[in-house]
Amino acid sequence: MDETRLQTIVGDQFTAIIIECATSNTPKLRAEAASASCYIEITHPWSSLLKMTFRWYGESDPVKLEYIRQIPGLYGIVSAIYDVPVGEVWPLDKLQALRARIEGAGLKFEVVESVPTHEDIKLGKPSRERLIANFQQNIRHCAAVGVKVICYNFMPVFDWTRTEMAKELPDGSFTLAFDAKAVARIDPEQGIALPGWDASYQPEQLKSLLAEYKAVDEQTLWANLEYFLKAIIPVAEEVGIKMAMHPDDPPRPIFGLPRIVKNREDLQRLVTMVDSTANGLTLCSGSLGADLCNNVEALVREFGSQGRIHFGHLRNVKVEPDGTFYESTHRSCDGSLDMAAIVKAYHDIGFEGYVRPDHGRMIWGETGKPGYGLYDRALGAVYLNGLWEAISKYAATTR
Ligand code: DNO
Repeated sequence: MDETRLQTIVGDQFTAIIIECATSNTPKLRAEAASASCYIEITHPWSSLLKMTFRWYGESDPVKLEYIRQIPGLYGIVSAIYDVPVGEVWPLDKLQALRARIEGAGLKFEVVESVPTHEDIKLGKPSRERLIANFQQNIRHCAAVGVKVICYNFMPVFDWTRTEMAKELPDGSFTLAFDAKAVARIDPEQGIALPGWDASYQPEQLKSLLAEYKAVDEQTLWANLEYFLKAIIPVAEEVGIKMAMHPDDPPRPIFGLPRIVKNREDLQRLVTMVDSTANGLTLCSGSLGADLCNNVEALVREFGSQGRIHFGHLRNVKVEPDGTFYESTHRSCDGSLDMAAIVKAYHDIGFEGYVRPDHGRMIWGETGKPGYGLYDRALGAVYLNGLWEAISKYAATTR
């Protein structure tokens, strides 16, 4: 939020200006106010920060909500309903209970990640009608409990894919890694033996799913996405939800499956396919940044200034030219992405959406869900908020 003049009171002996602002930096109006006898600033602390959020997997998450709330500068929790099968409707009372739990910890629940997209929708099967209706209902239910943004994706079969869940870094920490050569060697027909791979598919199920995808090339996947978007975006508009598509991670086809949300052209095609601000993006720096041809900072500026970024995943990756990468600490100098430039881009476009530090390494002996420990993600959140504060203050004093 920029500063807004609320009122100017002109008396015989004085002029008073009342300013509503995001921070105590009120560069534009402060200059004017200097000539007034007095001015009053009404600041809104939350809008002065990135709306920093943290993913929490519910009560079964080894990371306790009570610990997450102690991270400085945290706005809210990103979560989902995990015990309802993919494609079914999330009961309203489960969402209400989740919200109450999160709000009870003093945090907001305004972002859902993810409402999973059933494979039949991506495959364009006749059963998609029922599944799309369920997805629409999930959008309505999320809106009913105050959710503002829903993150989702359109990756066939495999969501984010890594070849190593605990690659040891020289400092003794452990991180997620992707070896492009190792993936190229895998024949999915022979079964996937990747660590962290969703074991919920039995080998036979996986085989038949892969067989069904033989008929789905990129063009068909785009057509199925368009069909889906045309059905869900009007519902999102109606109930005030912003849909935020997560890009493919990594941003390239894997195992012969099409991937269609990989780069600038794809993002552009996606947002223009249904031209509505409800049809937006989760701009994941680590996913898109795993292709060195993607300029994440430029993507933030381009799609952010169009009001199409509703959620930012902020993490850093150390990438090799063949697309092999590992997830580094959030700091710019530890990875291939200039996080300061990316955060500055968010700042410059006046971003008011939500972000999260996305993944973190496993440090200080922590064990748990790879990528989703407490400590390194907390360091990430604090680092990112620090960048934001420095950029905001610097921008204010030099404007
Ligand atoms: C990885 C996440 C993704 C993301 C979904 C979004 O940790 O960023 O798995 O949750 O792909 O729908």
